[in-house]
Amino acid sequence: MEKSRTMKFVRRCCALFLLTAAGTTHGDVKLLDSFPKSGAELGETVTDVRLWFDEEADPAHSTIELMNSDARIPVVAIHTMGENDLMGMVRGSTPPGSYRLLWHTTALNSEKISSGEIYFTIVESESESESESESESER
Ligand SMILES: [Cu+2]
Repeated sequence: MEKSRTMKFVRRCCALFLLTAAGTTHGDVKLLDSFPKSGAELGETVTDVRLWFDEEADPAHSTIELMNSDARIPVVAIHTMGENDLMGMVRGSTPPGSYRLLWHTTALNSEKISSGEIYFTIVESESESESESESESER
């Protein structure tokens, strides 16, 4: 009696496992591309970030963190643009420096958390201070 119950349980688990495995993925979300790109050197501030994945990511279960040295710059309003992507708005200034972007996400209908990091640099642009004071004096 005890034995057959165990067998039933095992069989049910195997069936579930096979069903899951048939769907090619195991809940791992892989990053395909990003803005800024990993290793990029940008000559301008960043107002939004975007991540492209190999499958549909769930914005409700995703976080994006942006760090400039020890300063954390909020990335808010995470949403998808319908391209297996996540987009977030950078709420704060991004002065020249080294940046680390940390992302956590899950595929739609998955519990498994995938994560990764992107490093990029924002360099001083030669025209930045000039154009800034220009546009300020114009208004
Ligand atoms: Cu968007």
